[in-house]
Amino acid sequence: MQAFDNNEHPHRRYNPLIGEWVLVSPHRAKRPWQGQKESAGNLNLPAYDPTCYLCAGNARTSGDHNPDYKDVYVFENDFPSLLQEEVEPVETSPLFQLKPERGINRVICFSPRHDLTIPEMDIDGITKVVEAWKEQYIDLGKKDFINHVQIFENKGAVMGCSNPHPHGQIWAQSSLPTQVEKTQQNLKKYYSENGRSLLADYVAEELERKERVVVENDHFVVLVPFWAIWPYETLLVSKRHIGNLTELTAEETVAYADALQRITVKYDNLFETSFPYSSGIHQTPTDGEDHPEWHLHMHFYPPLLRSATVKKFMVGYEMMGEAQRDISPEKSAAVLRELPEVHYKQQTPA
Ligand code: H2U
Repeated sequence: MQAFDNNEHPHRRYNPLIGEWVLVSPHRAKRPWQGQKESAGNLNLPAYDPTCYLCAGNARTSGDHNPDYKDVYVFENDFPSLLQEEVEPVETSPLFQLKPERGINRVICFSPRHDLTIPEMDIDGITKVVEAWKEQYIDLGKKDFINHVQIFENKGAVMGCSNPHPHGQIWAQSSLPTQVEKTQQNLKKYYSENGRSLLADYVAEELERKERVVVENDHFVVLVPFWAIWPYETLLVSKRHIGNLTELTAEETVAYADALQRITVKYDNLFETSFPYSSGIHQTPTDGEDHPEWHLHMHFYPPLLRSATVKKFMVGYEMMGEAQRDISPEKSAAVLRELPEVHYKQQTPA
């Protein structure tokens, strides 16, 4: 029998955060592609767009005007997916379960500059974004009907982002959403069995092994998780076991911004394009309970596979069976690690 090789042989890996398996088919990355191609999205954007509903001073569809903001600006989403009003609970039965849900949706503009995204912003600007996330988590989390605050960003048209102006969203709600609930159950189980954070143990081992680590500073590490699904998926984790953004010191806040900038610059450099992804922060629920099991982390799920125009589709087998990936996480990590940390638009030709 042949010896097992990570980069050649199909295998399954376990994601201990959500308790699911992923099928890895590393040999398959060589197959030809005659399917759909995305637009490379290399837009030449102005610093200010008079038709953009997120630019400073402009009108939104609601008729409200954005102020002349200078760094970060947060507003209530004019088309919220959740509403604050309380409604009567409804009668349900086991096969027809339904629960009214309350919440608040906000939009967060990262910068007044229409033409910048996180990888092109300076550390000061990115630090202000992290601080704003922290303030929003506190402000929304302290409301008694808000038990979870989901901060996320959809970047790029291919990820469903409606506007290139740098922005993210916040959906705060009464229930724990499914992915968070699953993660919480697994973190809790590990913590009660071992008395330690699952992610602290995982990161310590990854830092020893090094093969999946992409970016590291004094307080954060960004790695391609052993169980990654998306081709260039990464996980940004605090080295210290902290549950949420409010526990970050001033130095750690800047270190978070540094890690964010470095991974997103590498992403843009990968295919010399504004690299699309969905990212989101997972942290302690705001339900007033103690959650020693939680460990602050951020997921990056980018759809691109082999170029700026070919994306990975999660269809067929993935929908019916389980998640599947083509290149090994180790190979993706090596590719990302080798990329420069100077944005390709700022690089001077050798
Ligand atoms: P996305 O690009 O990720 O879809 O986020 C843009 C959000 O901005 C979206 O949720 C909101 C949309 O509802 N929006 C407003 O709140 N006001 C507007 O004038 C346009 C868009």
